[in-house]
Formats: sequence, structure tokens, C-alpha cells
Amino acid sequence: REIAPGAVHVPGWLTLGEQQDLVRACRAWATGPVPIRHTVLPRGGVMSVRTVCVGWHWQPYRYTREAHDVNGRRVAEFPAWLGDLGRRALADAYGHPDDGYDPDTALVNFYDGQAKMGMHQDKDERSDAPVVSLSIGDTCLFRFGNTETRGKPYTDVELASGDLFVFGGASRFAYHGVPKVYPGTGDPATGLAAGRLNITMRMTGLR
Ligand code: MD5
Ligand code: FE
Repeated sequence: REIAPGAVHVPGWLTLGEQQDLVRACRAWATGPVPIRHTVLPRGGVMSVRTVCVGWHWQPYRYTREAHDVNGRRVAEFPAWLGDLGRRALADAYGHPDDGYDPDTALVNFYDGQAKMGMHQDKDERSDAPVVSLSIGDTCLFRFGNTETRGKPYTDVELASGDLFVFGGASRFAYHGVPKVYPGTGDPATGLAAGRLNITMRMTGLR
């Protein structure tokens, strides 16, 4: 389950009930003050994934409270229950509690059958605290790389519904991406009829 130092995969961590609760919460955020949308990159590219942010709004390549690139509104508050879930995730993945882990933002990514995410590093946070990733719905191919280059060496892992992945320590700033999703592999009982949902919790280091 330890893919690399600090990178821990825990298959099937979320119960079906927790997945259903998260799908409901994500649906509310997706239709909240700042609706889910395809992020437009500074050079004009459009991400195939759709994203809604909670706590802080990520727009390449910074965090703000208001979504200047969507409608200027302030994003939804980061709920305390989500921070509790993040601390429990970290404790289960690493085998010890970390009461100082206090995520203040979540990025919710929705992948349809064609969506992908290219190899990138997450380095817009001013904190090296771990990222907690939760997957719901269709299985995807997740590519976990290295800290030096977008290319090899990398490790391919399938992320399925309910899986937890924690990226901390030496893995926090590794390149990673999602080359494909496998349509039709999710269980509609989660509440997600199609596609893949990924929720990442982070500490921005901002206030
Ligand atoms: C996803 N999301 O499945 C992925 C999984 C993103 C993103 O990449 O930035 O929204 S989260 C994977 C991740 C996050 C932070 C660090 C590392 C991986 N890592 O060091 O490998 O939608
Ligand atoms: Fe990322």
C-alpha cells in the first residue's frame, strides 16, 4: 500500500454510506455559489475535468476566496466534518494521528468518460502538509511519478470507488496525473450514475 515514501494507497477506505454522503455534498457544492466548471488555463487551454472548490478557490496558479474566473462569488465554507474525515484518513493511512493536520480547502474534480489530467505537481499551497485524496465512481488509471520530471519513472495504480490515497513527505511534490478513466466501472448505488469524482483536501497555508 506504500507506493513510495509518504504515498499510501488504502483501497476501499470509504464505506458505501460515506460515499453516498460525499456525492450528495459534492452535488450541493457543484450547484452552490460558484458552480462547477471547466478551468481555463492562463494560456487558453481548457481542462477536461470539471472542478468546484471549497474553502479556497483554486485558479491556476493561486488560491483566492472569491472565484474571479467564474462569477466573483466567495466559495462555500470548508465544513468541519470534512476536516475530521481528512484527519481520520491521514491517521489510518500513516498509522498514527496528526492533530495538527487542518485542511482548509477541498478541490472536487469530476471526470466524465473522456476526461484526463496531465502530469503535474501541486505546488500552489504554501504548506508541505499531506494531500488526502478520495475517489468515488468509475475506476481510473492514476500515474504517480517522481519529483524531477513529468516522465519516467512512474508507477501506475488503479483508483477505484472508495479508495483513499495520501500524498505526504517525500511524495507531496511528485508529478502525477490521470491518463484515463474506465467508464461503467462505478456502482450507481453511490449516487453517481456515471463518471468519477475525486476530492482532495489540502492545507493552503493561507489565511
Ligand atoms: C485526481 N487530482 O484524481 C487527482 C488525484 C489534483 C489532482 O491531481 O491536483 O486535483 S490527487 C493526486 C495528488 C495530489 C497531490 C499530490 C500528489 C498527488 N502527489 O504528490 O502525487 O483528480
Ligand atoms: Fe494534482
